[in-house]
Amino acid sequence: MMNYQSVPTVVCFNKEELSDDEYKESLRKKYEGCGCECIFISAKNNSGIEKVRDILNGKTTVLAGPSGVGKSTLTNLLIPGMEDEQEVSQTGEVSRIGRGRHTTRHSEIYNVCKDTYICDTPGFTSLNLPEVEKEDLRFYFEEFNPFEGKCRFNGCMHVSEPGCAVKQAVEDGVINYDRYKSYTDIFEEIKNKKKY
Ligand SMILES: Nc1nc2c(ncn2[C@@H]2O[C@H](COP(=O)(O)OP(=O)(O)OP(=O)(O)O)[C@@H](O)[C@H]2O)c(=O)[nH]1
Ligand SMILES: [Mg+2]
Ligand SMILES: [Zn+2]
Repeated sequence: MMNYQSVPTVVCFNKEELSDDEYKESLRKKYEGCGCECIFISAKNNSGIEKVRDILNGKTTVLAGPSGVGKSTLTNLLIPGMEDEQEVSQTGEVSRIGRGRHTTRHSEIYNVCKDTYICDTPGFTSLNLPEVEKEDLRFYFEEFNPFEGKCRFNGCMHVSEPGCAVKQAVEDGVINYDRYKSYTDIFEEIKNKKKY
């Protein structure tokens, strides 16, 4: 979605110390065709933070993601001189209803270093795509691009049409199945929303 709007995007998986190599590999495989770099970090163990600094350097970056993934924890780590002081950005456990005590409630921008800014934002619990038409959704999945125009039908939406090159690529293991499943799930969601 971000790439589609020409916003350079990095997918950052935090809390890597809680994951095994196998799971990390499956995530890497899932997102390798999506057109974004994927990195694995742990704000808790301070691993991968230098990589994050390299990526942020000289840019203004927005941290976006579900509630509780550690956006504010990472922000606090990146702000100079704050290691031993009171936290800049509030962090905390997320309660069962998904809105924890220290959950971030407003977006705030922080200076990391010269010309480098980071914006911590409130986490989301679901993704709302009001402006995306189901006919356009396929263009948001970069890994489908090489197969666009190769299906039997013009304007194939890669869902139930016969002779679909994207579905063939999924069967051949060229397109990640989970990503394709996300596509069809979101496609159905948009379709049903439009109906009512
Ligand atoms: N195990 C582990 N826990 C972490 C890590 N980073 C953050 N946490 C914990 O995850 C919880 C949520 O962290 P936050 O930084 O508040 O998460 P957030 O993404 O800012 O959440 P919202 O503000 O609700 O969007 C806190 O208890 C953190 O201590 C990590 O690398 N590993
Ligand atoms: Mg937060
Ligand atoms: Zn198709």
